[in-house]
Amino acid sequence: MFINWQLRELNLKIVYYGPALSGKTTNLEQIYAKVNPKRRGELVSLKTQEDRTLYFDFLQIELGKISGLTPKIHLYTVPGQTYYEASRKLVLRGADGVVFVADSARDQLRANVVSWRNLNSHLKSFDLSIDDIPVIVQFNKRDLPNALPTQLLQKSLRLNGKPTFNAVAMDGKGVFDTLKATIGRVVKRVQKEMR
Ligand SMILES: Nc1nc2c(ncn2[C@@H]2O[C@H](COP(=O)(O)OP(=O)(O)O)[C@@H](O)[C@H]2O)c(=O)[nH]1
Ligand SMILES: [Mg+2]
Repeated sequence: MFINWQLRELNLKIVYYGPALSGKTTNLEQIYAKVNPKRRGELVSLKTQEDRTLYFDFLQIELGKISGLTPKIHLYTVPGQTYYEASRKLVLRGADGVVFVADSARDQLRANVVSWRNLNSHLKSFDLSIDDIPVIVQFNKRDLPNALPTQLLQKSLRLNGKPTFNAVAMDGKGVFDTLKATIGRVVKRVQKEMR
């Protein structure tokens, strides 16, 4: 969180985390396509041709005023590939909230678990736990005919009651439900801290 008192802006950072190809960039593309252009910046993607995310994607959206401040939400994605450890940590630093995009594909159970553990250990390295900041879990690719049962995902990730949303990000389904819930929790937490 960063408040620019001169511009009366409340800057918040939300990071889309998860295994490679789970649909993080697709979430941002859908948000970009549907938010009024007056209320968003450009979608900035740093990527190469051979894999879709080299470093991160970035999108800024603006909301109506909260306590006299204009919230600017900065959305980032992390690269999912295991070898981008340092990039992931850098992008995650300072996050006010996290959307964990899980891949419902049959063969991605282990990749989800590894990425979830990875998120936990990075937060730990910032002296945070998964319960200290809002973490919302999105079960994406629910359209796949052999999608992993959500109960199995819940159990494997040991979510213990963390809020979850089903999504088909490709079709925009569940994308805004996830975002709204995340922003709602982030703003609530920030308001509590400002009091
Ligand atoms: N079947 C299916 N595919 C999806 C869905 N969302 C994204 N994808 C596809 O999954 C692939 C990886 O998506 P991308 O957003 O680049 O993943 P990222 O690596 O997490 O950023 C792309 O081919 C997307 O079109 C979905 O809801 N269902
Ligand atoms: Mg990506």
